Amino acid sequence: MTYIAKPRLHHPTLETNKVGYTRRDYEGKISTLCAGCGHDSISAAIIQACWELDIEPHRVAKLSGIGCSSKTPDYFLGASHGFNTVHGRMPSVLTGANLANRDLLYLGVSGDGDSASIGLGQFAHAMRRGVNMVYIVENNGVYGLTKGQFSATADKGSKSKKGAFNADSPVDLIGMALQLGATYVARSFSGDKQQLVPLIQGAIRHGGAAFIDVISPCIAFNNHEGSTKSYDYVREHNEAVSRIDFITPRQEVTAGYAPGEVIDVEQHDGRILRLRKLHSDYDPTNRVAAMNFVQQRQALGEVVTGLLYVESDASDLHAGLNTSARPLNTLDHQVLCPGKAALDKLNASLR
Ligand SMILES: Cc1ncc(C[n+]2csc(CCOP(=O)(O)OP(=O)(O)O)c2C)c(N)n1
Ligand code: SF4
Ligand SMILES: [Mg+2]
Repeated sequence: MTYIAKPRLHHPTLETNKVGYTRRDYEGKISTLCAGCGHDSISAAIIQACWELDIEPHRVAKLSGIGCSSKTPDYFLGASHGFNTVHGRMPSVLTGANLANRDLLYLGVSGDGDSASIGLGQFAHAMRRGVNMVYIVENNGVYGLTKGQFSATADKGSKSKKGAFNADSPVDLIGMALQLGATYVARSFSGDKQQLVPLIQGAIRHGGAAFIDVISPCIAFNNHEGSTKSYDYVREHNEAVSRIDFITPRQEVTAGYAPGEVIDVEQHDGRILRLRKLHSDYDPTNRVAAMNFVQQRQALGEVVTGLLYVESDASDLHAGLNTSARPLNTLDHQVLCPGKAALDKLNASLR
């Protein structure tokens, strides 16, 4: 499908936002992901969030690693800056870009393999440094792109499509983000746009390290009985892992529910995913309480979603390092390279 280009023409009556763009202007190329993949819903939520917030696309830098999830920046914000980095290395490239130009809005998109397996160290340091960014993990519990191996977020005891049990304890990215000092921490579900769009908008507006863990079902490799991150069970394709072209497109499961409620979302295969929205009296400004709440509910088999923690007066890496207020590419050569005498003076001060 990559050869099919989206038509450039827009209908003249399409609604525009305050900066004069239609929703179409926030789209990217046609997705090449499996029809029904949760990741596509997250792309749609990002498009919606940016359009509604009247963000100028050229003010956004979107960065990703490697994986189906990391391919998605090609499918949204086609007029923004983009950098598809190496597997697990998105956070360090984003950190460098952010330090060079604090005026852009940084959107890091990653997968559970990208961030919790190979990139765990990078994830951790971006959180503890308070890089001003929106960091989204599209969490399906598997390495979708390489055909469904368990990722580090797969729950202990969960079963792979081929029947193997995962004997390892899961990495809890929410727990880590909270423990490491992220100042905006949320979890959502790709099938719940009503919840996800405002969570992304809140993260965009946040002035520090914002992390959103989005449970995003992989319909090709993690949609079977025994999986804790499944929605859809494609019966006719369950043995043919390399024939993903033949997956039957199904409508994604969506959930709309009131705050405070626990709801069971029935999957296409009849299994249930239990979701809990936060209580209306939940205090999202108490880091330790948030950690306890998530752990306690997780032990009961529930997936807690919503805004879990926020620090409204958060500061970021630039504040900690006292860096230049202006993007480096706006400084003249003399300021950037003050010469040997200045370097000698600096070196002497460090001896
Ligand atoms: C250094 C390196 N190691 C391994 C790979 C192979 N590889 C590509 S994507 C991927 C896992 C992707 O999983 P995840 O980040 O969860 O994304 P998903 O496809 O599930 O969205 C792996 C292991 C690679 N590309 N580079
Ligand atoms: S393999 Fe899984 S994660 Fe990758 S596009 Fe298909 S459904 Fe999505
Ligand atoms: Mg994955």
